[in-house]
Amino acid sequence: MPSPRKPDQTAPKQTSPVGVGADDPGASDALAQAGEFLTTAQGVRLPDTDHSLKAGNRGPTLLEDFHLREKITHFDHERIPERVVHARGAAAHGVFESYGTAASLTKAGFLAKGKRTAAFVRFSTVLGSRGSADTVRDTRGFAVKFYTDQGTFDLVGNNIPVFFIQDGIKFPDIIHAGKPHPDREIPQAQSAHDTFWDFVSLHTEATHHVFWNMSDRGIPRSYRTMEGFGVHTFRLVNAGGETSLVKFHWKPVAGVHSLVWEEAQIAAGVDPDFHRRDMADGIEAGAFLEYELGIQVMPDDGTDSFEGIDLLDPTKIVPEELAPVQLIGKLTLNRNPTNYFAETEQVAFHTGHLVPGIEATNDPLMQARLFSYLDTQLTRLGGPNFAQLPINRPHAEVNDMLRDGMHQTAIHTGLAPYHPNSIDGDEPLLAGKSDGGYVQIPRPVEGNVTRSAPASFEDHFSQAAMFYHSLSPIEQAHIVEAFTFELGKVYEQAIKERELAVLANVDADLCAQVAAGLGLPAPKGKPAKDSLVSPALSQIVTTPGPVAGRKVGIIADAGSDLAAVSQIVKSLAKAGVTGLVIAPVGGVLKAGRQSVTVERTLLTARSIEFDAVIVAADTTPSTDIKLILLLQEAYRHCKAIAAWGDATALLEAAGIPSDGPGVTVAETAGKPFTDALITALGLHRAWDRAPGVMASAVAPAATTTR
Ligand code: HDE
Repeated sequence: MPSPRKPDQTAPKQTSPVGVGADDPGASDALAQAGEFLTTAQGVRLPDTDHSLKAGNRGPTLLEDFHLREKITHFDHERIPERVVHARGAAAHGVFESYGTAASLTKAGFLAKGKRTAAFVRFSTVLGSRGSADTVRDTRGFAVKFYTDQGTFDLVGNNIPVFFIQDGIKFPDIIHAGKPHPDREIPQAQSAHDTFWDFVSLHTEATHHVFWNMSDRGIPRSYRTMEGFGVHTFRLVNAGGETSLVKFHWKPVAGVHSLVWEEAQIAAGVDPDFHRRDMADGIEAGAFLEYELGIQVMPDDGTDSFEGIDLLDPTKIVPEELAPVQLIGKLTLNRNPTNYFAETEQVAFHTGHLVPGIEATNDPLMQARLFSYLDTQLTRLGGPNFAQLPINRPHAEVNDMLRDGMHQTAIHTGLAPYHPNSIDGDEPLLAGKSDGGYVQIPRPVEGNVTRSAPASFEDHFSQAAMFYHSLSPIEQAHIVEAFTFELGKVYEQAIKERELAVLANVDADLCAQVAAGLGLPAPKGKPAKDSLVSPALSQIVTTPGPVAGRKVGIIADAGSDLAAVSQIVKSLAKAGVTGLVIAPVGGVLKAGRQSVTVERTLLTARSIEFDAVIVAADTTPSTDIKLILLLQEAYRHCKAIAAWGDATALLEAAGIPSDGPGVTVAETAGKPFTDALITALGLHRAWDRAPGVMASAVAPAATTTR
């Protein structure tokens, strides 16, 4: 039996408050652990937690072992129901700083100039279970909780600006279709299966969203490089009662970048935690995630439409060229959660968490969401008091008259939780507009009770066509490949044919290429003729963007030019890039007075982790298949590759030409070498390389550009 710990051998006490955003002035009181001894849940100190209480050394366990029963019973109930959708998620704390540029449009206090507000953000996939892989092809959730002085505002958005359905009543249908088949629960976290394509081919309003999913947006490189969208149109109200209609955008400071499909698939197996690890490691290394919040502003003229676009139809965007995104503040994610369950799992977002100055519109998808999010928490968090959980607790004063219920942790005072009352002095008081009360702006509502949609909701293809035509040829090729892959996984021939008929209504050439890949005839459709082009929709950059948060693998061994390796790691660090040394075996590489710590071995390294790969001079030539694979994958995925000195021979052994696009070679690893590498990193990929290296899903054919 272990001897009891002496009082002086104390573990460090947990002092960090739980559930408090970076800038929270009022620290939380929720310390989970106190005292230095292990205790029961009732605070009784325990001498042993490794042996159950038995009748004799080899005898049966006794029912009176209250510690055993409490420990096992609690363990048996550790899980709560995972989210019906968006079960797989990762989160971070941060701070939002307002530029004040929206102050004339909204009275929301957190959008006043210079105001800083604590925030908590949860990113997620939609379809997969809690343990599924991060890099699957899917929409990503981008849910932000602003703990404002006037109450909590949740902006529960996605990384795709449109949705599959125009009316919330269809949400169970699209989700049932996307989830694994009910008989065998296959496939996990994927849309490449019959029921998904059955639904979207029958339900053509999903087409625009499906195009975004099949594009590079469906496989983001990281949360750091992902855009976010509020999707619905919101109504802003200013202090004078004037209103405007807006769409919210999150613009990542690091640029918008994606994985390539093979990389996403490898990552799903090699590192299912790819995105959450990237975010947590980045924050820990001080490479914080940054996003600017922007709004597109449209007049609230009673038509709920702008330039012919129905603002209540969540399958439509407003192209940025028609309504530019005006930046109104910056969000910095700078602190990892202390405890996954307490924070990331228990956070409860709700589209109805609005603050004065921000209001809902009649978008029928938004309206259904206003019901759903409160409702789902009752099951997920076991009752109506989830707002008392530390992560959900508002940072504004709360004085509600909600009482009792499961898991009530507040000890309310007073006798009169009702209004009006004379016993508690008629408190709490009601807040009118001048006291900061949430008073909805009057808006006329009229019409017959009906189950129908406006005629403007009938256009299902023009914006899908606009999206496709706005992309570069390489992005279009990825879409062709994704459709061909996904439909290639469908068993029912009729479903494939029906989806081809949908594609024919978007773009004939695209449809022909996918049909060729499936070995089916291309049907004729009526593609939208003069669809607009919105260059803002393409994510290919031609000038180098920021590189902070990126990772570079440096292949070396004990014989390599270690002085230069150390220097490169330092130069990369200055640019916020992490250089990780990869060697045949672990440990420390030493040569003379130089020593370099090995961060990955050829066994633990895989190309997907790195945005670029360098080979150090004087590294021993090797035919190790793991080394060759690492280089070839990085090359095939159009990542920056570099080598100096005689290391070009290793590149050539892997079939990588020294003069290939995005390949940097030099005699020495001086500043021009690292500068060239950082420029290549800033371009994200050497897309010029793509035609030569990326196996195409279909026979090459001209991609459509307009
Ligand atoms: Fe959600 N959604 N949703 N959704 N949603 C949930 O709420 C729902 C929709 C989104 O990280 C659930 O707390 C309905 C659109 C995100 O915790 C649930 C409808 C958009 C998250 C729910 C929609 C979203 C959710 C599951 C149609 C993009 C994750 C657990 C009316 C703008 C939030 C939960 C987090 C989560 C219902 C449509 C985004 C079941 C009924 C459109 C980012 O309440």
